[in-house]
Amino acid sequence: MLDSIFAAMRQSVIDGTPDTASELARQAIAAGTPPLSAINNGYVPGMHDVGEQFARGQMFLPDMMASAEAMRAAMAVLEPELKKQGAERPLAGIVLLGTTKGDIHEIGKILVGTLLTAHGFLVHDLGVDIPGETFAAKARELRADIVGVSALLTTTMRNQKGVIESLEKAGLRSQVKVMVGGAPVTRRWAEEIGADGYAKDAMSAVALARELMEQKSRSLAAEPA
Ligand code: HCB
Repeated sequence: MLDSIFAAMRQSVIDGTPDTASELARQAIAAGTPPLSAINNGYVPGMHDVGEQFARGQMFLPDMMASAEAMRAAMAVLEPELKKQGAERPLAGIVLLGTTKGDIHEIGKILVGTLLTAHGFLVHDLGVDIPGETFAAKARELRADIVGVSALLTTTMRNQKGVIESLEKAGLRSQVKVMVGGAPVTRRWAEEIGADGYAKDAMSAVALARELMEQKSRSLAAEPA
């Protein structure tokens, strides 16, 4: 039964049908299906199929845009359910999120922000196509603990390094942890550019953010009084 709902969710993303995608999300909530399970087992696999079909030339840009609309419609139903859990938790940390300059992919970043919120983090999402300097200025204003930088294109990955350089230039690097993610990003790349961590998906981003907060409090405790 669940498998057939997940298959229908996946198909709604492939077909790019927002009404069906959101209706299936509502049905899943009514049936008590955990929202994260619907996202991870239904909608996200649909996005992966779309990416593969696009790469093989079997889908085109307008199809990919319609699929993104379907995914966003489902998330609009599921996000409030996920976020409800965060309201009852103590503040876990302040996270600033954004997609790098030149890149307009946002679905994965929004999902990361939703799960961080659900786990008690205060999240500020800068949006897409964000220059390094804007990350640094907002990190200072918010006194962010963590900056999360998303990049989905091999051509925009290098701008993650630019964000780290902007934080260094602003004198903020020792106070702000940086985590990176996005489909082409790897742990190795994160190490190469001097990020503090890499997360392959939204749940790993929550675990990483918690670990980075622990690292921050350990280094604060070690500072001379
Ligand atoms: Co886009 N696109 N796209 N696209 N797109 C990709 C990314 C390709 C891989 C498709 C392909 O060729 N197979 C490809 C990139 C190739 C490459 O560089 N290696 C590609 C291309 C080429 C392009 C254009 C250049 C196409 C064109 O114009 N000819 C163009 C670029 C526009 C631009 O950014 N300047 C483009 C445009 C689009 C849209 C607008 C149609 C649409 C985005 C809509 C939107 O976001 N509002 C789109 C989409 C939807 C995709 C695919 C199909 C899905 C992306 C997605 O939402 N995945 C994608 C194929 C793919 O990635 N497999 C394809 C689902 C989410 C949940 O996964 O990986 O984004 P995620 O996020 C995860 C994870 O990475 C991690 O957690 C998230 C949640 O689990 N994470 C973080 C992400 N960020 C993190 C930050 C952290 O700090 C920590 C963890």
